[in-house]
Amino acid sequence: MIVALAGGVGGARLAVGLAAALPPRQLAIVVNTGDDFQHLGFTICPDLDTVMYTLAGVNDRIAGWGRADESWNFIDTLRELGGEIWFRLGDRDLAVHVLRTLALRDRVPLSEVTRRLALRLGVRHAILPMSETPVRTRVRTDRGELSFQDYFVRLRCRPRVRGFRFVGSRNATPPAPLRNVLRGEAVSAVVLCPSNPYLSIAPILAVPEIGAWIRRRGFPVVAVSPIVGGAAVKGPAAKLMRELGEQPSALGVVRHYGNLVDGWVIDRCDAKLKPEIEREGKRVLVTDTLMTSRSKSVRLAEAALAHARMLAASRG
Ligand code: FO1
Repeated sequence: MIVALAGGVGGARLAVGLAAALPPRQLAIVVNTGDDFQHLGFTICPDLDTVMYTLAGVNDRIAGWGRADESWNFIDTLRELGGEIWFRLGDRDLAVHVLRTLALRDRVPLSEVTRRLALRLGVRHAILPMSETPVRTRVRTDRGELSFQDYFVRLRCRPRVRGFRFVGSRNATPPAPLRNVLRGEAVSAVVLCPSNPYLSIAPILAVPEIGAWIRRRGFPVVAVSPIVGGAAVKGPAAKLMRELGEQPSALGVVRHYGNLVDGWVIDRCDAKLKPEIEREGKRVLVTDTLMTSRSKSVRLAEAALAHARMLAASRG
């Protein structure tokens, strides 16, 4: 079984490739819920929705979040009536927030709500929230501590970041299907998707049972660099690395993760960094990591899985 850790857009795109390469019983996609928040009375789970919509093929490919073929009557009317419109909810997207909020109010676990919604959208692979209980990313900035969506959407990642807190992570509980995976022996590798190391992957690793499991692992961890040519493919990862004193490069990401990761997949444009990354004791695969189409996502997923198999074989 392969366990993939995923956050926003980059995670969702590689999840599509992994889901094409592996049958449902051989893949668990663990998704960040640190971005989740209460808004207009709804519980909103952006990364769960981005992964779900992208696996279902109904995601807005331009924005990277929300649904394709969207209409905006709700948010336009909300604006007319004086409601908060900084976080844009499309009419189709709204149905997910309504159903999730109702189900959570009826004490349905988040993982079960996600399973039911994904099934309705035709997604057969398991999309597992990292925790059934709330974990909220708080961003410490030069303008004080901000909630994630305040920082990310309302302030467009402009404040300078000093650090993060993942409130609720200490007693976060992975969903039962994920706990079974963590306690089983069937995992052959973990894949860190090219998601933001601080905002998407770190919250998942902050869930104690997940962090401890990956550190004592008996299987290889392969990561696809979210930084290509010194920049993030999408989002604030490179800006955050600069603000936190890390080098915004594929090598900087390798050093950020340290001994958590055994093998790296970096983009062709970073091929010159391969020897330096190997000097960090990592096995490096250089390939095209820009997932600009479904077939490129599949090729990248297959390359990452092959890299993991090579690492598993060389562990003896
Ligand atoms: N991101 C924005 O930059 N602006 C928005 O108005 C916005 C709305 C939105 C609605 C639903 C949803 O699932 C995601 C949405 N996002 C929006 C993206 C969201 O902030 C990010 O996807 C994650 O939180 C970070 O990956």
